[in-house]
Amino acid sequence: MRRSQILTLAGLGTLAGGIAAAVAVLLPWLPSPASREAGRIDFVFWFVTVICIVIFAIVIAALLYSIINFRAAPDDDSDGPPTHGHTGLEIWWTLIPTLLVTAIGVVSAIVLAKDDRVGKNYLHVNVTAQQFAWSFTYPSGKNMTTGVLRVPVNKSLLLTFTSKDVIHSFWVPQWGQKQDTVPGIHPTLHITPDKVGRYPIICTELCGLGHATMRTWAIVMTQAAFDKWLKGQSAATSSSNTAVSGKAVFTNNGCGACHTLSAAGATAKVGPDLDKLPQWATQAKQPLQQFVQTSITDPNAYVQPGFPKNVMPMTFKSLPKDQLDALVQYLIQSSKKG
Ligand code: HEC
Ligand SMILES: [Cu+2]
Repeated sequence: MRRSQILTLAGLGTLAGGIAAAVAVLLPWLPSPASREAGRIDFVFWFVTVICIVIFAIVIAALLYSIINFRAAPDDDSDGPPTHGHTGLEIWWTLIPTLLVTAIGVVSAIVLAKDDRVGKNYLHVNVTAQQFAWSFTYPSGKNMTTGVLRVPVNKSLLLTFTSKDVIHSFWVPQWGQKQDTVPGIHPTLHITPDKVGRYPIICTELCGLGHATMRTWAIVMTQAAFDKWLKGQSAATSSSNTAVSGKAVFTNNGCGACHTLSAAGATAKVGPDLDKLPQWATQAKQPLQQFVQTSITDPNAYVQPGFPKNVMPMTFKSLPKDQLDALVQYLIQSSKKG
């Protein structure tokens, strides 16, 4: 009787443990890592998780065994027999956890040290966060700025963060690390992307009304493709010192993250469709040029019905005059074509 009980119990325990382990290991809870750092962080995570699963299983098994086997009979009011501990057991259950916790500490320290090691040959990008858009400036590309982060694969990437207003947080799930951007200080983050592809960049710190729209992309390219892109882009930016390109201003400031504009290949729908600007100006009963300019420098002056207030960034009034003029002209011309 007792023996068969124990066997049933062991069977049930193994079944439950097997199901729990399968749910933990087989379901893709974590995105597959796309940076060397994320790969190492994943390793630490599973190292700790497997240790926890084993310890938990042993503790629960001992608990259930004791509950069944040493249960007092309903009519048994006597005190239990006096016990004085078990020195052998106590040594083991102190030694084993000490070793495991030390191992976890050592593995984590090694991973942290490796993840922080930037090396000599790295790409530096300045990341600016503002309500509610990201922008990326390349010191090695004549300080050219873009709204989408492009980086070469298998090369150290050092990001330095600046916030123009409140605390935001930079997160690419497949890269495995988050970094808060705190106004007044300039934290850095080291990443070595190791898979070509397109990954979401997400603001993961509630930063205001448009927080959910504060998203863009990280595009990891081959080194050759990246070099070609950087050369082309920075040439376009520097020639714009003489004749500022409105299209460059549009892309560099992340307008395409929220608006549709066919001429710039933008298709977002957080804000009004900028292909229809003449129509919106008529609706607002304002001359087109004035409407477009004020909408950019003072977004709350006129808020189009059906769209949220306080979502469009308030910071574009600080755009240099030549850039603002070029942007306004570009929008007017593109929307008239569209
Ligand atoms: C975080 C999202 C976001 C970003 C980034 C953004 N906008 Fe907007 N924009 C909006 C929203 C939402 C509105 C509608 C509410 C309003 O008028 O403030 C809007 C309104 C406008 C309007 C007025 C259109 C109308 O019909 O009322 C113009 C013009 C405009 N944006 C241009 C731009 C330009 C140019 C940029 C880049 C320099 C930009 N926006 C960046 C969200 C954004
Ligand atoms: Cu944010």
